[in-house]
Amino acid sequence: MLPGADSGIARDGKVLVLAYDHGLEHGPVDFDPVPETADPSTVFEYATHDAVSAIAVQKGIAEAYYPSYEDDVSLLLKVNGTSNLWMGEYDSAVNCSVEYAEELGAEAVGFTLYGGSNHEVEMAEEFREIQEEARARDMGVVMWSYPRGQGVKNDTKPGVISYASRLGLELGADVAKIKYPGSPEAMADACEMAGEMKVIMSGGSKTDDRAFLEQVNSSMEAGADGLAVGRNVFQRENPIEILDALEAIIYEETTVDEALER
Ligand code: FBP
Repeated sequence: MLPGADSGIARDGKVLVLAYDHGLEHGPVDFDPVPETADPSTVFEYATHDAVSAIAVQKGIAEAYYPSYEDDVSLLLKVNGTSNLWMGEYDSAVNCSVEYAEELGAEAVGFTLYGGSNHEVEMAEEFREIQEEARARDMGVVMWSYPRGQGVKNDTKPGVISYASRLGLELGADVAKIKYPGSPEAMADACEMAGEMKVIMSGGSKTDDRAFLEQVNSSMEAGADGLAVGRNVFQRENPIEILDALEAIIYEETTVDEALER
């Protein structure tokens, strides 16, 4: 498989991942704005929206809930993660094998790499095993490429984000999920550094509709291939409305105003 080729989680070459690993990464506090979202079934229902090309969850959520949704939703199984209770240098425990991810029905695996962390070397070695096993099984590989830790002063600086996308290409990801680097120019550079690999913007904490959609639109115009979003969907009272708008921007290339009118 070539980088960025059909990673099993794209629709018409574009990607909209609904991320729902927050219960591990941030803890239950992320469900406070809409308490029903603590129930994974609620968010799996959102993932049946046509705009969503895959849902990203951890192993335990996939085991318990994916069987009811496997005909309607593609699975991106996150194979490492850390809780917010961990206070050490940035690191992420590998908690699922690629083999087991495939057994659970995953089309692709997701892996967080903290470039610049004191644990970067071990994480890159873990990624090698995951990436090669996924290749052997014809599964896609998505890197949550988040430079963080002692070697990184500003984790959204343009040069750092371009480096993040390049790390994904260099290490063999099909898709790299990166933070928005603050401007369309910087996003364009990050996309250029990705070569044929796909680049998707990371959603971030909840903002208002227009600000969020403007950022998504700016990323798409800069050459990104889509979005991975959690809180900006499931912390909204009406997640379907924002998914309708995202569908318009990502797949139909409408303006933000047109998307907001949907
Ligand atoms: P959001 O859209 O809510 O930011 O989710 C994307 C994501 O990458 C999740 O997969 C993950 O749980 C979270 O962000 C990690 O965010 P951070 O490490 O920045 O706190």
